[in-house]
Amino acid sequence: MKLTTKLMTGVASAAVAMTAALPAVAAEKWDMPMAYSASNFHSENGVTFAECVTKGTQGDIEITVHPGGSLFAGADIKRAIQTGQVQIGERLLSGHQNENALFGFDSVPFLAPSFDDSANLFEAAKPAIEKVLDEQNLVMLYAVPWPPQGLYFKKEVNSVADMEGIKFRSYNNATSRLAELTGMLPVTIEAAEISQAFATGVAESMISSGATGYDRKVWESLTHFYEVDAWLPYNYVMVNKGVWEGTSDAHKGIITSCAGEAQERGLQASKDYTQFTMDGLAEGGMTVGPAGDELMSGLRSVGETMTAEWLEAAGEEGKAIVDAFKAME
Ligand code: PCA
Repeated sequence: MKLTTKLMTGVASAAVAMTAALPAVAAEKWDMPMAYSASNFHSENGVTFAECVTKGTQGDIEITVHPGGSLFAGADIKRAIQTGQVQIGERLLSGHQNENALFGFDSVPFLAPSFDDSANLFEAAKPAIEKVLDEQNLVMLYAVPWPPQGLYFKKEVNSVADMEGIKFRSYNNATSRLAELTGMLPVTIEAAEISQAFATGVAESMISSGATGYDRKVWESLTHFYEVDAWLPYNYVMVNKGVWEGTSDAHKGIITSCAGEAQERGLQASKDYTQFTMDGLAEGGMTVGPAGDELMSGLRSVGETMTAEWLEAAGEEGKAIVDAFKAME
């Protein structure tokens, strides 16, 4: 045997030995940015989902959650997943309304103001949303609604006229538009930043769930929460399409089943948190209760304008979503 052949044989057998020592599939690490604080129910749900995947795949896919906008700020999470900077993550669906009006289906005022209605509306919108996401290199894994949206202020408010000139924290196009139509001054701020915004007076009001006000301890700055039940916006978890297509069928099955469980668990948590967090706001010293008739009728008329504007912007596909939803009622 010539020396070179001998050497090559040695290299080959070393390679065989190394392969035998490795697991069948190299473990993958997926980073999962989330915009909301670690203590928020969506984030806690995301951590349980990540553990389910890591455990179910026996560590072949290990998902690490990064809550509170710590890896990417909320507004940057979708792009980070689309471009493959991270594999998976969570974002507020209506946060993309500026890209495509369809994403704002869940923030049309008073269209689907209860958990049951919002579940129907989501089912009606899902095929259209999945199509848009697919074109953007994304696959939706699960989605969970926030509790119904109400209005926060640092004074008593009985009518839309009382809202004139207030600095209003918005989180998507619909909330900015609501502010404009009620004479308020919108400023877009991520939930992770709102405690500071309220403490420094950058914002004095917002529309959100009891859950977000509770998470961010807004009673330190604000005084009133009015139940309005304007809409229930969704958070969704998405994965990069290329990453998803590169995942084995067995692992896809495990992830899909963990996602199904997360969707159910998240919905239940959202329902449970509705009263729990409103009680928490009251314990924190806030006045919590339904909005008065005059305020509600003013908001309903603003809602009509916003509904017409959304239908105009979302075109035929938007109308088809609303028609499909109405057919379910
Ligand atoms: N909390 C999120 C979105 C809706 C909600 O209830 C927020 O305020 O950013």
